[in-house]
Order: sequence, then structure tokens, then C-alpha cells
Amino acid sequence: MTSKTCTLVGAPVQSGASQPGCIMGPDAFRTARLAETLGELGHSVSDTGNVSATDLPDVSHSNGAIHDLAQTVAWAKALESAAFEAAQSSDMPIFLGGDHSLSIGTVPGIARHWATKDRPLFVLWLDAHPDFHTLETTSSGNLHGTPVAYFSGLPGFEVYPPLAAPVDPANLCMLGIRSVDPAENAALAEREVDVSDMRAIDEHGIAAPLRAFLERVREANGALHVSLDVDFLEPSIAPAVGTTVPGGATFREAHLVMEMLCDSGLVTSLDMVELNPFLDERGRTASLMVDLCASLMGRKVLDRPTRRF
Ligand code: HAR
Ligand code: MN
Ligand code: MN
Ligand code: MN
Repeated sequence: MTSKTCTLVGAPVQSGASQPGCIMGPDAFRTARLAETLGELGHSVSDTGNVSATDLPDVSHSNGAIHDLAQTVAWAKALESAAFEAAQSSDMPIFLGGDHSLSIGTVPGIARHWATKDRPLFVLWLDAHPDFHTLETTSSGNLHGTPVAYFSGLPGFEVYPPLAAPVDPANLCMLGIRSVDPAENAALAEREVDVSDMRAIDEHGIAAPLRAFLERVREANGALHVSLDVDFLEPSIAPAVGTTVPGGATFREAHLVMEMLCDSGLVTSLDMVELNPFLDERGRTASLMVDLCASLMGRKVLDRPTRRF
């Protein structure tokens, strides 16, 4: 892969999850040598440190289950700006979470950037969960379950910041899905979102749906944001997440996704989310996530094209 300028943006968000710990995520990625690893692959890396969100807006919602709404909205605003700036000034913004509510900020900021270039943004959501709740439908009140519905422009998000450039639901692809709430199921079906659940991946493999999606991105001359949730992975190889669901992507399935994304040359930004270092075992989940990022950014087994037949 050609050398890229990579900007690491720490997003120590934990207001969207039910249990604390994701606040430590960005520093765990740093400890697992993310910047050094990307540098060794030939990229030029700058770490802008952690974003902060201290000014809490006065917001409320009738759904009493929702917790930490003001903190989450504050993060969304701060991260939208940070994402827009990182996209303006580098080839590859990489957001270090932080729970998945950080995508309420990062994806809209990235989408605003690409709208100024007249290129459509596509989003690949690698997750056990579709995170497709609205503020009305979430019954857990954990706002990390809401980013995709919000940035896709679904109604009912008046208390979240207005979107400069919603992501067309036709430009989404979800892989690894295996925990879907009834309201999410209905909303995904209504918008015909491209979802490959683990049932489909078991039957067809993970390469086929990814290849088809990448073809769509290429045909549209799209930019591609990848959002990698730790719980996309099988919990036995990635224990450091508060919402483990059995039956996730294997070590090789996950690396294959990253290697195919690398070969495509289409990826323009990345979230790495839901790492909860308090739940990790000797840093193994943080290290695996760094290795997956390395595969995305050009680490290869062989130093020449592999024969594929
Ligand atoms: N759907 C469930 C809820 O809304 C679980 C959401 C969990 N989300 C994440 N990110 N961990 O994918 O509570
Ligand atoms: Mn809380
Ligand atoms: Mn998620
Ligand atoms: Mn998840």
C-alpha cells in the first residue's frame, strides 16, 4: 500500500455504554503500539491526543431509559469537528474509542468532509449489533445502540446535532451481525439495509458480501469509512468488551476482511471502538485490534501478490 498520512484521534467516550472502562481505550491502543506499528509499515503518523467534551448541553428526552444524553451529545459535537478537521488534513483519520456512541460524531464529521468533495460516503459496520435504535426505540437507554440510525437520517433525533450530510442507508453494509432487537429488525428491513448476519456468513463466507459491497463503493467513486467494534470478533479471542455475543468473526475472518479492504484501496477512515481494557487479559484484545489495523494498512504475509485460484 502507498504511504499514507494517518491521524490518530483519541475518543475516550464511555457515556454510551452500560459499564465503565472504555475511557481507557485510547491509551490501551497506544500501549499496544498502534502508532509505532503504522510507522513501521511506512506511514507517517501523528497522534493528536484525546478529544475532550466538557460543555454539557441542556437536553432531555421523554424516553426515561436513556442515560447520559447530555454527555453523549457533547461528545458528538466535539468529535464531529475533530473528524472533519482530521479528514481535511490527512489521508486516514483513525478514531480510538471509546464506546460506539463516538460514531454519532465521527461519521457525520467524515461525511461533511466528503460532501465538500462531492463524493458519497459509504460505511462498513463490523459489529455483533446493528446499532440501529432511535431514541424512541432503545429500551436499554445505552446510546451506543443508536449511531447508525442517527447518521442515516432516521427521524426522532432532534436532540442530536443536525446532520450536514446524512449517509444514504443504501450506502451501508453490516457484517458480523448476531444480536438484533425487534425494533431494529423492523427498521433495517424497511430501509433494505445490506446486512450479512452470521447466519449468512456461515453459509456464504465473509468474502462474498464484502466483495459485492466494495464493488458498489468503487462504481460510485465513494469514500469508505470502516467502523470496527470489538464485539464483531469471537469473544474467546477478544474478551475486552462489555457486550460479548458468542459466534463472532474468527481470527482469520477478521484479518481477511482487513486484507481485502487494504487491497481495495478504498478505505478513507476508521473507528476502532468498544475496547474496554478493564475487561482485557494481558492486553490481548488491544493487540489483536492493532494487528487488524495493521492488516488494513498494508501488513502482508508475503511480500508479493498471492496467487488466487
Ligand atoms: N441493541 C442493544 C441495546 O440497544 C445492544 C447494543 C450494544 N451496542 C454495542 N455496540 N455494544 O454495538 O442496548
Ligand atoms: Mn452512565
Ligand atoms: Mn457497535
Ligand atoms: Mn456491538
